Amino acid sequence: MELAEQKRLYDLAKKVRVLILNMLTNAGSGHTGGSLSVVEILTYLYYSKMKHRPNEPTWPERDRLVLSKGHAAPCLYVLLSLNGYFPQEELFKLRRIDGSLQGHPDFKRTPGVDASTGSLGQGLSVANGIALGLRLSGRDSRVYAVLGDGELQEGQVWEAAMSAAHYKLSKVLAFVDANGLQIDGRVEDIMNIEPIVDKWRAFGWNAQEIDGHDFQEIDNAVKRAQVSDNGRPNVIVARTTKGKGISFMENNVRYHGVAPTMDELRRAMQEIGGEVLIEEKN
Ligand SMILES: Cc1ncc(C[n+]2csc(CCOP(=O)(O)OP(=O)(O)O)c2C)c(N)n1
Repeated sequence: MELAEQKRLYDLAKKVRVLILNMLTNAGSGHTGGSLSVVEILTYLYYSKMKHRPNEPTWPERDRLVLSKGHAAPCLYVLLSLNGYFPQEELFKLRRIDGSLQGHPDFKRTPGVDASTGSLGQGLSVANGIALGLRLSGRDSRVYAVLGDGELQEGQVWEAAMSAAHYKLSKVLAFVDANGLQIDGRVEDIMNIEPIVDKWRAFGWNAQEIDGHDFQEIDNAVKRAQVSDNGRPNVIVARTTKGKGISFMENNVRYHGVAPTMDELRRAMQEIGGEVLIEEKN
């Protein structure tokens, strides 16, 4: 990847973080840590990889994305709005009952969302179904699925892993956002899922392990996945940091499902050189 492209993506990732933190503070609730850990993966997909048309969200030839860890919706919404699926003002109506941006992705309400998610464990099955449908209709689109590492504790993930291999769904590319934390502690302590890479390989997948905040590594891994045309589905285990980018949120499980206060937003913006975009909250 050219240096200029890397710089463009890092600048975008910063912008994405600024908007995530502002929109969450404005909403007063939502999932901060896991939205920040997945920023580079989703920024890369929406800006550098996926075939999609923001002015035609249901374009049949588009690549699909299933955000299986649906609680990271704020990151997805920011990328959809920056790409032009809907105006940026919508971001500041997050989690309102009458708004289009619910706490978890809803494909009936939000342009650009391909699958409703939030109930963990189900997204890879949905991605498989989409991939089988695309195969039947003779389309060449790819299906990306993004899972959490805590989410891998759900048995359904492994049923889906088996069926993707069985049906040779080589158009499916899954990312595991392996930030090491789940809702209330370390994945390792609650229900260890390591060795993750070996498990995927044993289930018949091509598996790679990368630094999930490094665009060059993400790009190399995705390109390798797309040329490894051995009929197997691909997974990229992306080692990430929950709360990435904001010192007091990094690796801090307290920020799993809590929005920043106004004061925390100010401190965060100071740290990353971003702007507070919302009015003072009472
Ligand atoms: C089936 C199901 N059980 C419980 C939850 C509540 N929940 C939301 S996020 C979360 C933790 C997920 O951990 P992980 O997949 O590691 O996500 P990340 O750390 O990336 O936010 C849980 C248990 C849920 N959304 N769905």
